[in-house]
Amino acid sequence: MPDMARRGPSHAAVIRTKKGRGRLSKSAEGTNLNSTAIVGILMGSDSDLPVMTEAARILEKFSIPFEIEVTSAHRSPARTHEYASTAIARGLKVLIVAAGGAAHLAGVVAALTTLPVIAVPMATTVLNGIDSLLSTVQMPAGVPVAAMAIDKPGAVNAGIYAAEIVATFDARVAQLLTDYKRELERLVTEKNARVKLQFAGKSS
Ligand code: AIR
Repeated sequence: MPDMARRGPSHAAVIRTKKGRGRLSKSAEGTNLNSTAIVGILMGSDSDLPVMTEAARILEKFSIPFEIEVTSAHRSPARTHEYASTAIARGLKVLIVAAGGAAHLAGVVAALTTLPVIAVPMATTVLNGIDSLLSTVQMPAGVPVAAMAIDKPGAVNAGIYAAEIVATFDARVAQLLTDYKRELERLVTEKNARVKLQFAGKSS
C-alpha cells in the first residue's frame, strides 16, 4: 500500500481503465492531476470512470487542480482509510466520491475526514443506482455526505458543487461559476426560440 501522506496517491490505476473507456483527456492527465490538487475524486472501481470523467471535465473547465483515485470501501478498506485520513494534510479541500451497488465509500470517507464529501451514486447494478442512492444518502446523523443525482447528472453536479465550495475562497472560480450560470440561461433562451419557431403558426 502506498504511503499517501508522504508520496501522495498513485493515479496509475484509474488512468488505465478496463476497456480503455472513459480515459481522462490529455489536459486532465497533464495539467490538473498534480501534487497541488485541492479536489480529490475517488471511485470504487475503474468501471465508474466513464461517468466520473464528467466530474473531472467540470473541474478542468474551471481550472481547479484535482487528483483521481480508485479505492474501494470493501475491497481495499485499508487504502481507503489511508487516503481519507491523510486528505487534509495533503491539502485537499473537497472530496467527490463515487460508488455503485452497496455504495459505502462516501460514508466511510466522511467518517474519516472533516472535509466536505460529495457523493455520486453509480448506476452499475441491475437496480440501476437506486441501491447506490439509498446506500449513500441514508447516513446517520453526525456524518453527512452531500448526495448528488444518480450517475452522469450527479457526476456533472458533483464537479459544479465542488467548484462552488472552492469559490467560497477563490474569487476567480466564483466568477467562472457566475459565467457558467449565465451560459445555462442563454442556452435555455436559445432552445425556447427554436421550439417557438418549430411551432410558429401551428397553435390555435
Ligand atoms: N464497489 C466497489 N467496491 C465497493 C463497491 N460498492 C462498486 C464500484 C462499482 C461497482 O461496485 O464503485 O460501481 C462494480 O465494480 P466492478 O469493479 O465490479 O466493476
